[in-house]
Amino acid sequence: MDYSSTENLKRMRLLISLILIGYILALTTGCGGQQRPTMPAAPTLHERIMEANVPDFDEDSAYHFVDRQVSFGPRVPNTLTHTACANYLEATLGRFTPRMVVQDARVRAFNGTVLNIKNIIGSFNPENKSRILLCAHWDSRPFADHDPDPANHYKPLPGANDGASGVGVLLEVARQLSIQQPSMGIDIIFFDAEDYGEHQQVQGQKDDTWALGSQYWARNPHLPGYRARFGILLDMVGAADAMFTMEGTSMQYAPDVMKKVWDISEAIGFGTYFSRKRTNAIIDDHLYINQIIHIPTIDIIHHSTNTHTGFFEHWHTMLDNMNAIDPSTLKVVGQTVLTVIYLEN
Ligand code: AHN
Ligand code: ZN
Repeated sequence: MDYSSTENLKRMRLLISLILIGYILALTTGCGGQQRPTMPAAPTLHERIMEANVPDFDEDSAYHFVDRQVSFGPRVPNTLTHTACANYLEATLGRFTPRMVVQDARVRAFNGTVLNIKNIIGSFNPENKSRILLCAHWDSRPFADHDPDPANHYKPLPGANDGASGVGVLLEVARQLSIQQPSMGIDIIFFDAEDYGEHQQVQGQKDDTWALGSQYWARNPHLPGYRARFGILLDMVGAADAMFTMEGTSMQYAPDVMKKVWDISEAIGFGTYFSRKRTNAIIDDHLYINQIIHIPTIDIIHHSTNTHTGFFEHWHTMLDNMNAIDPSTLKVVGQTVLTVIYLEN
């Protein structure tokens, strides 16, 4: 009698415990009559792009910004036309943001010439710690050392695609940023003296003769302790039927950024311009941004399979003029960069 009542009590306790556990499980997992609440599926890239309300990049406006730079004449450091264009770029970027810094510096070129250079920097949402760096070089090369005519090998070239195209795209990006504020902080840098590298006839004798402006900035950023989540460099982004490949330096230092940008360009319908083919590493401004200040930075740069240099047809020739610029290519690159900016948060 005694024995069996203790046993009943134990059974009762067990039963109550089981019911309680079942009840708690039902509450916490949402089963038992009700439909299990399903996690909303992560939005696809297309859905995120639709929701982001990305502004429309105006390629005619970008083309105008390229044309204005080229109209000054060659932008070779230590020349009057270089100074005139610097003033134009500072005033024009300054129309789209009041936060301007112009870095004045002296750097030594491969041939010993001391170059007076200006890195021109405009910032958007300066208080935001989450930043994207966008850059291009604004100087043009002093020597057309790849021109078919040797008489031009020491003449300065127009630099419409090689220089002005990237800056033109970024000026139009800046104009869009001034109309519709993005959630990220953005810094746009126009680097000087990218293209004063060793002449073809002496090439390979000295290291680090290219990208002198970005080397200077990476060692002396415009703000102490400057950081950005990632960087995008634009170089030669205006020629008709350009192809942008997965360039080696970008893939070495910033493969995730590369994938993000290429995926976005494909999603907005520009996959034919952005090839997944991997190509040789290039020395350009992004190399020093990666190596010196350690901001993962890619180069969107035209790669050609038809030329022995791997660069576009008129690279470092007198024919790198406005005829080499196609607004459709400016659009492809500009719309991709804008989409990257407005998707990031
Ligand atoms: C070299 O030829 C080593 N680098 C080319 C970088 C460049 C020149 N980009 C534009 N012009
Ligand atoms: Zn060049």
